[in-house]
Amino acid sequence: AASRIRTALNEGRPSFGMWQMIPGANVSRLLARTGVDWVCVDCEHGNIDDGAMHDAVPAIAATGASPIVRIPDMQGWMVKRALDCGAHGVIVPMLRSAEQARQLVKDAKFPPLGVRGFGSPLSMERFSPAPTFTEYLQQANSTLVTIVQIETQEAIDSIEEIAAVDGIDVLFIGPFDLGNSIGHPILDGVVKQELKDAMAKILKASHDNGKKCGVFSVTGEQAKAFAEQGFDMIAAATDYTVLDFSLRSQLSVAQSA
Ligand code: 3PY
Repeated sequence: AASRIRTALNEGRPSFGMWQMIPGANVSRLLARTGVDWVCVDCEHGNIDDGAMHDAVPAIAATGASPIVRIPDMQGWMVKRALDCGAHGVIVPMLRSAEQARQLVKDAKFPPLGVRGFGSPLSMERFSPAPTFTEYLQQANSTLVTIVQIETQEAIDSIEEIAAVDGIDVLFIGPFDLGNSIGHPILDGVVKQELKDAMAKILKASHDNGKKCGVFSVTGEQAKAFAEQGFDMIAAATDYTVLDFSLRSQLSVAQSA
């Protein structure tokens, strides 16, 4: 099952994505048709429930971009539902240990590598070209992308062990939660040196262990800087922030009459 995110990771070029927090297939389409490699359907902090996830994933996949689902919590049944609806990858927030990373790999992979059950006759249709049922079963373990979010002090403390877990593809930094967790929150947009150092440590541990490293950002400028630092999978914008910023700036131009 070929996917744009897997191809980008294999080619070793930075891949950029959009972040969907507002439900609706048309929101998905607007984000995905920009030409990004992937769109993250955010069921953790976004206003996206199980039904909205099932609308978003096919809408994104139909544009050729890869739908990636951030599940709300590290729960096996959530991993299963995201992959059953055809997500090309799954992001687990707030990872705390290598043990949790190993459990995620089990939940995300079919036997013999894991314990994923097979339920949906539609998951393979979210790929282009669509694999057959048999091909999907044979290819899913190696093509679907498994991503853990590194955003707690506990995860930093065992970063080498987490980065070494077989089957994890990407360690993805949540800078806001990471800053909060290590006692150096991002306030008024200022990223303190301690947080920069923590992020550099995660980037290095990922690459030293043959893993990719991702990071969340909300502007193209930040995303570009992260790409230049060597990050592999980078959020470039979210629907919330872009709408908020654009609406306010349009109004302020109008009011300057
Ligand atoms: C973070 O920056 O903490 C995130 O996870 C973005 O949602």
